[in-house]
Amino acid sequence: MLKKLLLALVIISLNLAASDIEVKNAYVRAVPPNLRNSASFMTIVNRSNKDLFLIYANSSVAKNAELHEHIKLKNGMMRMQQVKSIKIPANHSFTLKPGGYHVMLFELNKKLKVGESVKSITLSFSNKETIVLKNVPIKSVIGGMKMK
Ligand SMILES: [Cu+2]
Repeated sequence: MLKKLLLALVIISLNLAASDIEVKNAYVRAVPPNLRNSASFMTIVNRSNKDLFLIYANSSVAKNAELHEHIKLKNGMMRMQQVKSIKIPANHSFTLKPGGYHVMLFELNKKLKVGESVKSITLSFSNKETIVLKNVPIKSVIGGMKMK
């Protein structure tokens, strides 16, 4: 009996240690009340020896979320486009930032005011890990996102 209990404890602690991913400094861009879309940025740390991919996102604050990047058009203009995944190289971190990769939030159901927070953002990765970010702060971001 005690042996089984100990074994269970070992398994639980292994599971706790098994997380390969850490998300740091997540925030959501504040937008004027007339805008229906926003974006979220963060640093994702991959502590494993394998490349991992962010493959899915959603949020309590938006009807839809997509993974986006910015591309430069021939005329020098920047445009956003959807990507299937965002790579976080093995034993490295990758930062989603204004003007680069971001989690796009479509059809907001709440005003995004500086100083408030977004209840949750859920991120799923290629290793089947899912991370739920709670109370993500809303910040003012200057530039970096042009609507197409
Ligand atoms: Cu976007």
